[in-house]
Amino acid sequence: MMSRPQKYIEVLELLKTRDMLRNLEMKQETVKADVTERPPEIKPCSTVQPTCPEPEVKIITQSCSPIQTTSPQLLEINTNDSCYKCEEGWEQHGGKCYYFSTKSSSWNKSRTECITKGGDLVKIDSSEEQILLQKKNGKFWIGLTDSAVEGRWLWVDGSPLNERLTFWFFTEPNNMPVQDPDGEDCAMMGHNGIMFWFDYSCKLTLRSICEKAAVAVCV
Ligand SMILES: [Ca+2]
Ligand SMILES: [Ca+2]
Repeated sequence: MMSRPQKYIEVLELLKTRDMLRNLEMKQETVKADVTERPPEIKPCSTVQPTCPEPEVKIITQSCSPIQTTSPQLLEINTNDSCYKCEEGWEQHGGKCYYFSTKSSSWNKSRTECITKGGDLVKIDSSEEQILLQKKNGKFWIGLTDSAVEGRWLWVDGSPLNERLTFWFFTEPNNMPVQDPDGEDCAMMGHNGIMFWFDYSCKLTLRSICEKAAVAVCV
């Protein structure tokens, strides 16, 4: 037989257990409610997600494709020699036209002939241009003279010779008065197969190189 206090304790414990069960049931209900409430919150996101990135992708492809197609076209215009044209008898290089005369004349007469053809005697203002022209074999007048002031070399456009960009043969210019007592006041390139520059008497008759701008046809 159980004593009275013992039975009382047992009843109390039963009551406690029942309260705990109730609490647990209540917690389960709130958890259930949370679980059932959340899916509707997720659903709108999952339905929005597939549609949201689409416009971004479209914008990227639309804005990139015109740039990709225009850039190579611009490069072609800048580098393609076929975009420049020269008259018959002239050679086209890098947007310039060059005429290598077959007849020989004095420097002054050669210059007049170049001007008559719409150009002038060549002005060499880059290493690339010198390398290009020295591929020819012969003696050619170029558009450089010190006839106004001895030792002051000027191009035909009036610009002074850049002393850091000259291609004189190592003994030149020497203004030798051998063939002409006035000395040597006109520049030519090509002597015994050496395509560097030499000062010569302007009265000597040589071939010449004329230069003028090419006509751009790709604008
Ligand atoms: Ca001279
Ligand atoms: Ca000389």
